[in-house]
Amino acid sequence: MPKINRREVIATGSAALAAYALLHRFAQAFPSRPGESVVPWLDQMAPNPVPDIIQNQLHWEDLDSWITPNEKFFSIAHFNRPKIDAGAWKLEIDGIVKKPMALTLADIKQRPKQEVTFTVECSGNHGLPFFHGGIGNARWAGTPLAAILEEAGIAGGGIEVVFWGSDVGDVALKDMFRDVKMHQNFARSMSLTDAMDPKNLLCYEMNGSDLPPANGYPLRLIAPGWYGIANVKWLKRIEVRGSRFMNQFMARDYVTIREEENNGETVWAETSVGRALLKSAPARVTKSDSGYRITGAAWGAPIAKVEVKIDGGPWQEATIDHSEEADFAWKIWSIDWPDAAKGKHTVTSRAFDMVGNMQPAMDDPRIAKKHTFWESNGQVTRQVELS
Ligand SMILES: Nc1nc2c(c(=O)[nH]1)N[C@H]1C(S)=C(S)[C@@H](COP(=O)(O)O)O[C@H]1N2
Ligand SMILES: [Mo]
Repeated sequence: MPKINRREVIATGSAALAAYALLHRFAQAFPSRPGESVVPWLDQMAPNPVPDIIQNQLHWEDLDSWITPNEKFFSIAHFNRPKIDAGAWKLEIDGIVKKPMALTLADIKQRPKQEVTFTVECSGNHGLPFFHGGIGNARWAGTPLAAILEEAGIAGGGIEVVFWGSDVGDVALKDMFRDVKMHQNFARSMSLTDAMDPKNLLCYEMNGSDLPPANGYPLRLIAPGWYGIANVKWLKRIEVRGSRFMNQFMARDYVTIREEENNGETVWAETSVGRALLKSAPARVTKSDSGYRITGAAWGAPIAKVEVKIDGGPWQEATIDHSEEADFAWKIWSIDWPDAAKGKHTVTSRAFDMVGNMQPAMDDPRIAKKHTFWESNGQVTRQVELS
């Protein structure tokens, strides 16, 4: 915190005062306490067996700001991690459109700018023992996608919008009837209605800087409210099609298989991962002169409240930090733990949304009858030892 005395403030005027107020606001924007230290969790992630795909995971104990700095933001790349020369790059918009377009980065930056603070979570997060840190919160800026699609003009029959990345990989399909080896660009699609959501951005800025190479430079889709997979990076082409798009990342991976009940019958449902789900997790236990405190995050839906359970005790309501918040960003919560006893403990959190839904327990059928690791929004339990 810079020290500014009254005379300096008067001398330099209201701009400095505004800057000071802003700094002060950011400094207050996380429920941390002076001189506190972090007690590391006993349960730590397993070593990452896919270091090319998953990088820079969030260390929950390090969470001390609402915004995740770019250099601490996780990244996922299923194929290669392309290094793109923005000067030679163009975004193509084509398919079933009246006016195909090719836009340079300068063209895109000249269009109206819109920002959103959005917490991106990989739908695989917490689904695998080596993957608990696939989440981060950033302020994304770009231009609305809808206006560009409107300008291109959807021609008759267009129902699906495919977002093609510049990254390429090999995909093999082999069973009794098929033996196909494909070389294809990463892609995900959305229905035309979903794509036209005014919140979707063709994004070139992350926390005020150019997108980092790992996070999609020069341009990515930002689809607030959707799981990470929908937010296609390194965009190359946006294509409007007349039928549903069923590639690897729509219809084979990123498919949740779940046993559901319908009139007493079991229905095996296979659904494509889409919108984010209600979730929370304890982030860190801290110790200061005034005792222990648990801090965490909640996201995936408008959050009404968060409750915390220590060992087999009662659920207690946490305090949600309102100093920095946005519709699609995680909420930071905290709860003091005054009567903390020495020894090992478990800490579990559960979030509630505005319409009364609760984050499912691990034995809830939505989690227990799910046979794939995606969409693992069950309650997270961490272990800690106090000395
Ligand atoms: N082109 C492309 N876009 C992609 C991916 C990818 O492999 N290629 N991975 C997706 C997945 S699975 C996630 S979780 C998010 C992660 O965004 P980040 O890497 O910026 O954190 O990017 C998505 N966009
Ligand atoms: Mo993901």
